[in-house]
Amino acid sequence: MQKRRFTALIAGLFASAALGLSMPATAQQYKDEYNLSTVLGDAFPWGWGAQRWADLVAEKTEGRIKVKVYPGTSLVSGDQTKEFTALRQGIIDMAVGSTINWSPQVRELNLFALPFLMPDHKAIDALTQGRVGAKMFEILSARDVVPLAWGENGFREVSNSKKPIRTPEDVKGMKVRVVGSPLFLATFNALGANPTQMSWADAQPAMATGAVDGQENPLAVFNAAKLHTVGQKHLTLWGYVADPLIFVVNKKVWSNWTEADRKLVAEAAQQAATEEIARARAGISADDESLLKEIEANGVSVVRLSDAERDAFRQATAGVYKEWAGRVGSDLVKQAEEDIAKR
Ligand code: X2X
Repeated sequence: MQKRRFTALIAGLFASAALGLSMPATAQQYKDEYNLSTVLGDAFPWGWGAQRWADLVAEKTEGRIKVKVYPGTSLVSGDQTKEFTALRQGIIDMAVGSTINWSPQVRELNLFALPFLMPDHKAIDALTQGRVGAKMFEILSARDVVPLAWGENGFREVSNSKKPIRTPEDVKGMKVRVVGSPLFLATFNALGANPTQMSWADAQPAMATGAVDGQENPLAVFNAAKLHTVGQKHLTLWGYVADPLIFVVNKKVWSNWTEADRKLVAEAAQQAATEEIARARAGISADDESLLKEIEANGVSVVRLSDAERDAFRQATAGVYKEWAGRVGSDLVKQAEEDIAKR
């Protein structure tokens, strides 16, 4: 009797172990569909990159993981500075987000918005692909997200409806829409402008009605959003800051996937990000100005600053750089400066 009961117990244990093994490694149910948040849609490199990631994930996982892209940060009613919090809370499963929009919650990400830190694309790469980028990923990993790849929105050039901007004097009193971190308010205040913080969704009507005179965004955004149609006739190439994008997955979502699927999602992110960066940089370099030419053909006058002219803006914002370098973390800023100098 005793022996029989023991045998039954052992048989039961084997049965449940076998049941466990027949499930995916994590024994968790996959969602039918995962949501992926972005600010911009697929007419822009940013949204294109997000859709590319979604497509590659479906393809590589043979449909086990289906992803739907939600542009316009619609999962947080368009309030892009709430995206990171929603991602941590699991309201958002995946995102391709700008460092600017997450910097209110992750102060280190303000690094990329220190005025005139990064002179060119190589400088961005020196940070994102080096120890600074690795440190940022470590910081993000401690905040409920799994960062997988760096993408790019781009160098943010200033435009306005009033007049050509060539000197800090020209910006004085100008109503400029800015986004995200208070660092942007500080920079434009230092220039004597009159900055207002608002979401991208609110920015376009504000330009159309003349509630604001100007804005700052990468050329690819300026062109795809057709900002010349909302009065933005003057564009100055000053390259004061650039915002990288980060491809991430919510940590709980990530841990539900099998190891094999995680690897595929990570590979898909890398590939989509590489292709996205190429798009974000297309047509704005010295040997290929096609995008700039398109913007000019739309009646926008483009001001190209000399080094001395750019330096005047750098000097006017040097105090902001110094103050915010302290907030970002002076060690991280020092590493960034060193790696840019070595690029
Ligand atoms: O709102 C903006 O300016 C945009 C689209 O560039 C970002 O989300 C940072």
